Amino acid sequence: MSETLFDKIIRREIPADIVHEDEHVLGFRDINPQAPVHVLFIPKKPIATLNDLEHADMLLAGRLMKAAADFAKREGFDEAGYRVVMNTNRDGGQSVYHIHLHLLAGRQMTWPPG
Ligand code: DGP
Repeated sequence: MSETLFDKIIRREIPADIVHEDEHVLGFRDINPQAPVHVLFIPKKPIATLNDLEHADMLLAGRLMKAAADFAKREGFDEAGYRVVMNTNRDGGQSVYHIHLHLLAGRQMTWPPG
């Protein structure tokens, strides 16, 4: 797959407000926040969309969720709650083709989402 700006964030070529990093996952604040807390958790391995996730990536997908849940606990909004979203392709509203888990928190979410 072709490079996205998230690869540049991983390599620190574009600045980002990084809140989490481990061997496999990077978490950083979204540049266009849709809630008081809006963090993106991405795998360091580039995978374009959820459709491209392979069996061997299953643990990696879980790592994104675990990093988000650990961040919620660390920041103290785990009990109040939050939402995680992975937009996929055109109808899902995906704009960056390197999978990312949106973590949104700090306000009441509505359903259905827009
Ligand atoms: P999506 O639309 O689901 O593909 O989400 C992509 C998100 O990426 C969007 O909410 C805005 C965010 N984003 C785009 N460019 C940058 C950037 O350069 N820095 C940061 N921190 N976030 C970005």
